[in-house]
Amino acid sequence: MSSADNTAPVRTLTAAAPVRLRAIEVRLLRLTLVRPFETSFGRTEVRVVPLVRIEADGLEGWGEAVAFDEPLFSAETVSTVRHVIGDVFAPALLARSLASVGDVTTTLSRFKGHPMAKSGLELAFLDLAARSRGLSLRQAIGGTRARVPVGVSLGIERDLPTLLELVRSHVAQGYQRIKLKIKPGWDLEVVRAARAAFPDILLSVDANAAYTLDDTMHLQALDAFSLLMIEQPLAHDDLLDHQALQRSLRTAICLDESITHTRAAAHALALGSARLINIKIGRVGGYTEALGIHDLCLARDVPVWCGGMLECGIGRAHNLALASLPGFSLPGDISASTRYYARDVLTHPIEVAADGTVEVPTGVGLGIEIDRDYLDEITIESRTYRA
Ligand code: SMG
Ligand code: MG
Repeated sequence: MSSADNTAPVRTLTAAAPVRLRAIEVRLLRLTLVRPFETSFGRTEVRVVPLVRIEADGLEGWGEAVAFDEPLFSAETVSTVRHVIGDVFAPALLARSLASVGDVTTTLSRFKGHPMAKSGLELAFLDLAARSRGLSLRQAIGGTRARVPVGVSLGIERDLPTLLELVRSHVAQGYQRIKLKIKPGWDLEVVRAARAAFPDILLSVDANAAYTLDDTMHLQALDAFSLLMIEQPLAHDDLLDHQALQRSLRTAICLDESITHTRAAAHALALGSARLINIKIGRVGGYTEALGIHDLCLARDVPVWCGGMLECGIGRAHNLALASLPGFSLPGDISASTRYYARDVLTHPIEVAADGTVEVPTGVGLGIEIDRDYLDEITIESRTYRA
C-alpha cells in the first residue's frame, strides 16, 4: 500500500491572472436517488444539492457544497450554506482580487466553521483557475492517475437477502470494494453473511458514529471478518475514544467525520486513533485542507481514499481529480452516476469500467460538460450575488 514516490505533487492552483469575481450564484437542485440511501443517522430519498457558480472576466467555475437538508452527518445544512455564502462569504470574496485557491482559503479563514460552504467556493475557484490556464482539474492539482479505483457504499436495507443481492450485483459490475453501512442491530449478522457469501472481496463497514466505547467487545467481533476498515465507529468529533478502540482492534479504523482539517489528521495519526483516513473536500473546507491532509498522509505512508456525499456529477468530477493524487491508494466512494441518479447533470454520465475504475476527466476545468438544459429543469432556486 505504500507509494513509490512520496514527494509532493506539482500544483498550479493560481489563475492565469488575478481574478475579480463579478458574480457568485448559489443554485439549489432537486434530485431523487434511484434507491433510498439509509445510514445509522437516517434515510435520504430526495436531495437538494447546493451548487456554487462563480463568474469573472468571461470565465466561470462550478462547485458543489455537499450539505444535506438536516444536520445529521455534520452541523451544516442546505440552509446554512445558502445563508453563509449569500450573507457573509460572497460579500467578502466579491470585494477582493484573488490569485489562487489559497487566497479564497485565506479570505474565508477568519470565519469559523461552515466547511462545506467554503468548499463549494474553493471548488468553483479551482475550476475557474484551471480553465483560465487551459488545464484539467487533475493537471491543476498534480494528479498522477488517469483512472482511479472505485468502490460502492451500500445502505441499510429492509432485509439481508436484499442487501446480499445488491452486493452481488455491484461486485459483478466490477466495484473493487464494497462498503456496508452498519448500526446497532444491523452489523455482525450482516457482515458475517456478506463475508460468507463473498469470501474474497475487499469489504469495509461504516457506522457514521453509531457506537460508543461501551461497545468495544461487540466491535471486536468484527475482527473475525477480514475487513479492510471500520469507518467512524465512534462520535463524530472524537479522537481519544477512537485511540482506545483502535488499540483493542486488529481491524484498521478509518476516520471520516472526525477529520475536519489537516491538524485533526495530524492529531489522529499522532494519537493512533486511525490507520486510514477518508478525505472529503467538503468536510474539510476545500482543496487547501484536502491537499494538506493528502500530503501529510503521503509523507507518512498512511493510505487515503476519497469519500462521497451522494454528489451530482459536478462534485464527483472534483472528487475524481482529487482521487488521482498519488496518496489515494484505496478505492474511493465514487460510483457511477446511475448508482445515484437516473439522470446526472453531465452530458456524459460517469461510468465504472469492468475493472472497477473510473476515468479522470481530461477536458479543461471540470473536464466534463454540464447539461445546462437539464440543470435548469431541476433548479428549484437560484440566487446571484454581484460585485
Ligand atoms: O457518495 O457514494 C457516495 C456515498 C458514500 O457512504 C457514503 N457517504 O459517511 O461516508 C459516509 C457517507 C456520508 C453520506 S450519508 C447520506
Ligand atoms: Mg463515512
